[in-house]
Amino acid sequence: MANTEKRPLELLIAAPRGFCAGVDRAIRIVELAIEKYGAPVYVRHEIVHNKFVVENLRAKGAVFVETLDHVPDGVPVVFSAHGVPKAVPHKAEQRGLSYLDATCPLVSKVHRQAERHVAAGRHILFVGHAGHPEVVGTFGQVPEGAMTLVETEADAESVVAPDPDNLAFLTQTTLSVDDTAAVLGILKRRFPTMVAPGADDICYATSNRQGAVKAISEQAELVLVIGAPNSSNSLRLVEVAKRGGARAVLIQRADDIDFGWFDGVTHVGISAGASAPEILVREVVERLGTHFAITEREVATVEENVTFKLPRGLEAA
Ligand code: 0CN
Ligand code: SF4
Repeated sequence: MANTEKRPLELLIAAPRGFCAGVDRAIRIVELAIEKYGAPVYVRHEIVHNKFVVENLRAKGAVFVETLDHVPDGVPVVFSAHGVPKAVPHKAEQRGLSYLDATCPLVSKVHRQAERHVAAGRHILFVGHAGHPEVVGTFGQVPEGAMTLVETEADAESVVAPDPDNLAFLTQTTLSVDDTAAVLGILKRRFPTMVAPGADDICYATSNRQGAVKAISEQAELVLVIGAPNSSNSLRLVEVAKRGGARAVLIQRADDIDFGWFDGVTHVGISAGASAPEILVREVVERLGTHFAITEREVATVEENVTFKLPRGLEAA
């Protein structure tokens, strides 16, 4: 019996982790749209960046497409949590499509700030990652040329502003808190008159999940982050864990676990990105339990109680 005995492994489970209020709302919008209009309901882009969520909704009657061109006439379409350029609802209106906007209210807030800066004649420096749908959506709120992307500290040092005394900055919601502070530090030094909102636009869920991962990475040799490779906030959690001194890997679900990772490991941290459902966390914990004598300890850094209202017309569905 002795050599088949499982070796102990302590799991430090980050809290908060997983679904945020914006993801919860976006998924709910798709579900309610299917209830209200019947299947199929089209969704432009993955509603949130998680395959498991997308597959579940697909099974209920959602059809995921990347552009409105793939939405047939007469069928409702939902815009993803990451937001869309203004041209997208305009086009939907031109085609007479009914649409539901599942853009997270915290992303919409950045959109409105962008509009306000442009109306006030300011050029915007936008801190974010090129090509990410949220960045594409936010750039699409303002006329071409009104916003310049700053991705790195090097970009912040070299960016050329059209009118350096008439600037404002905005950021993507899912950035690294520490990296963004460094980038903004450079921008503020170079452009001291730049209009700055109270803080960056990194959302509560992003910063809280990073704070919790920082705490577990100080106590664990290995951190598993459950999330998708195209999920910005999940990728940032892996970076934070590495900076905290742990080895860290992004996994989509339990099947991705390589038991070779655990040699010499006694403490494993676990977290999940804002788009990763708790069921995948439980699946990972259970899988680890098949190999190790696990004990679970939740490491809670803050409590969250944010919820967002559903769009009008859906609450009653
Ligand atoms: O993973 P997500 O769908 O999106 P990103 O982290 O890539 O932006 O999580 C929801 C976040 C939003 C908006
Ligand atoms: Fe909204 Fe933040 Fe969640 Fe994105 S991660 S959906 S911005 S609350």
